[in-house]
Amino acid sequence: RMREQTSGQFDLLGSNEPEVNEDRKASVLLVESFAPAAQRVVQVLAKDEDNVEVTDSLAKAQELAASKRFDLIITNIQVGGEDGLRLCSHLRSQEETRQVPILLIVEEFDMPRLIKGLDIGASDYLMKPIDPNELLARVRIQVRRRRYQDRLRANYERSLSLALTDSLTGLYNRRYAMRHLEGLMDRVKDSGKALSVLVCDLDRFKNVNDSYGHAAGDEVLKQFAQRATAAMRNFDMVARTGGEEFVCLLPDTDGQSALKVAERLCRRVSDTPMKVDGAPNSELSVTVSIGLAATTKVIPGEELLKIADAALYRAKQNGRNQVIA
Ligand code: GH3
Ligand code: MG
Ligand code: MG
Ligand code: MG
Repeated sequence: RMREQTSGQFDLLGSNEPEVNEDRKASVLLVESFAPAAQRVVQVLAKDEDNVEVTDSLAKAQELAASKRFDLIITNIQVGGEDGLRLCSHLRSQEETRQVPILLIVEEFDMPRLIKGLDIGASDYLMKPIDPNELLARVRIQVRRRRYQDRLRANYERSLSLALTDSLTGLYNRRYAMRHLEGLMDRVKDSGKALSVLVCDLDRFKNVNDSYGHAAGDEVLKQFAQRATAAMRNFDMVARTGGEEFVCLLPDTDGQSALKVAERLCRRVSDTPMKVDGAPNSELSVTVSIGLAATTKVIPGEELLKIADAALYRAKQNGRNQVIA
């Protein structure tokens, strides 16, 4: 579920996190071509105040199911002249609708097709004539199960994002960066193209905290994360690997090109002060030192980072606010 783009946040994070609200009314799609039958189902479900949308065509049902997220789809096994089971198999074949519960409405003589329907993924069924209490009960069961699964998935995705990302900046963390780096080494082996890494460390960052407080320091870290991400291509990765230390991984990039990227980042940080509450005029001049290492040979990721770290050390020694390769 992670996007190709690795420099920013992946889609499990932050505002895109799935909200699971147990209390909201269920939204139900009813696929039924016989209007009086549809009306009866709508009336029964009104008791639970479910939102029910009705359609009498399979094509329309597929379209609606793809564009909206229903808690449940109820379909007659026969929709006009069309086979309701085709809708079932379609819904199960599409990523967006694979998980949606399907309740089949069948007549007694439909038994063989009902079995086939359950086989291709219908969740439950109702026999005509429909008993209102049974309808309500089966709808409630499916909706509850659906929400339970949503909650499990949301929890899983949240713990995944916590394990791999830094909550202050939204960037990937060291653990994820190291894993990604090993993957990029495989790419070096396969393609023979260079891989470059940058280790970035904010200059005199302790002073920021000491002079303006920890919140100001946090703000600087967030803004640096944004500038670094913006300075990279979307297949580069920026990770926060320590307190005020960041690593950028640049696949298919030789040392010379990486140097340009690093110098651009260094300049973009020093040229424009950051907006930080608590600093004089709410502006803070920040600089960064960057160590660069590149390789066309497969070496352990840790080793490549060590080389970049040594270059960073020299950049600090040499007066900071600069890149050393
Ligand atoms: P240098 O130029 O040599 O890198 O100096 P420096 O002050 O940046 O380096 P030093 O390693 O001495 O200090 C890093 C400081 O970063 C110390 C610590 O308080 C601060 N820091 C680490 N993590 C965080 C954080 O998450 N938020 C804030 N606000 N500060 C942090
Ligand atoms: Mg440091
Ligand atoms: Mg330091
Ligand atoms: Mg520092």
